[in-house]
Amino acid sequence: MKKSLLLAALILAFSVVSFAQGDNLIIDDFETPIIGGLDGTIDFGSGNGSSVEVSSEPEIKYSNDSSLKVVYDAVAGGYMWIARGFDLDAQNAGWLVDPQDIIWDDYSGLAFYMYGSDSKNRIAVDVKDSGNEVWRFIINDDFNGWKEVVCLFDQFVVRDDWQPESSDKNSVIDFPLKSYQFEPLPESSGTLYFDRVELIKK
Ligand SMILES: [Ca+2]
Ligand SMILES: [Ca+2]
Repeated sequence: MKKSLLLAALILAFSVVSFAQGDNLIIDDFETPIIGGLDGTIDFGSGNGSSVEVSSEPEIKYSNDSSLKVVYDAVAGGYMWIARGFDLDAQNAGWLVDPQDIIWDDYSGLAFYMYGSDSKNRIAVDVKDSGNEVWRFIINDDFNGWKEVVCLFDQFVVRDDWQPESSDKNSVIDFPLKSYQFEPLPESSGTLYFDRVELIKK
């Protein structure tokens, strides 16, 4: 009896270990209400004539009960951002995991699920590093429905069009990262959905 219990415990332990290995880390799933403003759960905005609206989407979703819906109109010369993470103006926009608790050396990139509409529009995916330097990876909406989009850290380039005043501008992607953001690029308009953001295990 004791032997079989021990064996069961061992099998369980090994299966937990093997499950953990090669496993991505889910940092966001858009399951909580999407609220703007300083007390909000998402940091978003636009300028120079562009506009963006964000909401929680219960029907078109990839995982669990909801996704993030983004309705955008990016005009020439305009800009926008839709950000989640830490050290943003919105105080409750944090991920499911604190960046300080992540072993960043274990992960090679950021991935998320996007519901495309084959609009051929381009979307910038930015991350802000621990020195407030903003890095960019550009993706294309060239598919229909849900697809996993993978953005490897070594393929991000430092933004040369804009950096926060507090950016260390050292051209090194310093971990832990603090936030990520999406920016549909001008000139384009449409609707996108995002779900389940994760870090890619090396
Ligand atoms: Ca979700
Ligand atoms: Ca840096």
